[in-house]
Amino acid sequence: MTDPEALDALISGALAGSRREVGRLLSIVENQSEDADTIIARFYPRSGQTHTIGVTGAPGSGKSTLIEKLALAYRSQGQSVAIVAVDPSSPYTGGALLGDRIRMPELAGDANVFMRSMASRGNPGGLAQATADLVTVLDACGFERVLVETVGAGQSDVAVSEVAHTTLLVNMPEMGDQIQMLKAGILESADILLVNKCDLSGAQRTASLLQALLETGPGRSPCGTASDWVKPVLCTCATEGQGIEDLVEVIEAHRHHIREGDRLQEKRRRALISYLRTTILAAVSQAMDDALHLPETDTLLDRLLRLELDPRTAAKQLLPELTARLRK
Ligand SMILES: Nc1nc2c(ncn2[C@@H]2O[C@H](COP(=O)(O)OP(=O)(O)O)[C@@H](O)[C@H]2O)c(=O)[nH]1
Ligand SMILES: [Mg+2]
Repeated sequence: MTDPEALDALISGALAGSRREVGRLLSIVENQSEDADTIIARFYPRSGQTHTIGVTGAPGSGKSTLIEKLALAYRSQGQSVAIVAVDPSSPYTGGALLGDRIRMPELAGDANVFMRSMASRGNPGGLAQATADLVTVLDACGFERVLVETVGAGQSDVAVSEVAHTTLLVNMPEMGDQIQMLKAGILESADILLVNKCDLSGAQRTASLLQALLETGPGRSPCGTASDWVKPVLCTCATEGQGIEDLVEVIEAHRHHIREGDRLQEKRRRALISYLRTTILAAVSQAMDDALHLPETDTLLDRLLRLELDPRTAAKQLLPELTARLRK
């Protein structure tokens, strides 16, 4: 544990806008140490202002390139931007801290852009929790737009739409078969569909296919969940910055849309259920790992090996230990 005064200094520094302090706090939060509880308790009450944009899609579809262009567009509007990559293959860095991995030269020197790659970790619940926690901290630190990149299309353990206000699904031309196979949940959770790399042939066909899926297939909005938002299909060429202006406008339209009536409140409630679930899961998972390394577990394992005990009975015998750890 960090000494409380040092932690206080870090928190004040971050809230006052120091990027270095923000970076250090994010590392603490990401590692889920005890200090993370203190940090979240201090930052959560200050959150709720930012607009979080999730960018999901298959690897190589152009998510990072799009995010860079979006970030530049927001910067030209004078907004501060934070970028979080849950996709471990997209190495964003905190600029000054890890200069060798900078992928976004146009943004790297800009003090109003904060970039962060999350370490991938074995525990998917932990990753989801850490993502939500990171967004909470960045939100409280005053970033007006938080862009979150994840590996999408069913490969990610993180449902980015659960932390994002607006979710973009990035496709590319000639993904015909893959698009047919898009899991229902992915189309449903996206608010805006993109066909990136529209400089390549087949973009129009892919866009039509997506449109058809939206109208007839699994992409239809379920009843009662902000279903009056008509999901647009946009074509972009991220490398050339083509279509970015339209994209920014459509994101803005969605931002306004969810702010009408009770929609934002409902969205936040759903997001908070998922935040609670991932937070509890991470705690249970940690307690379980601890319980599995106790000497008593060894005795159980020996009995399992000798076929004197079955795994379900053994698991039940470990449960009291698990709950005791959770109560601590
Ligand atoms: N032709 C073309 N290539 C693109 C476009 N957008 C991105 N790329 C390229 O596609 C590759 C993957 O892009 P990247 O942004 O890293 O994709 P990610 O894995 O989804 O983050 C890179 O070589 C990009 O330069 C585009 O609009 N057109
Ligand atoms: Mg990427």
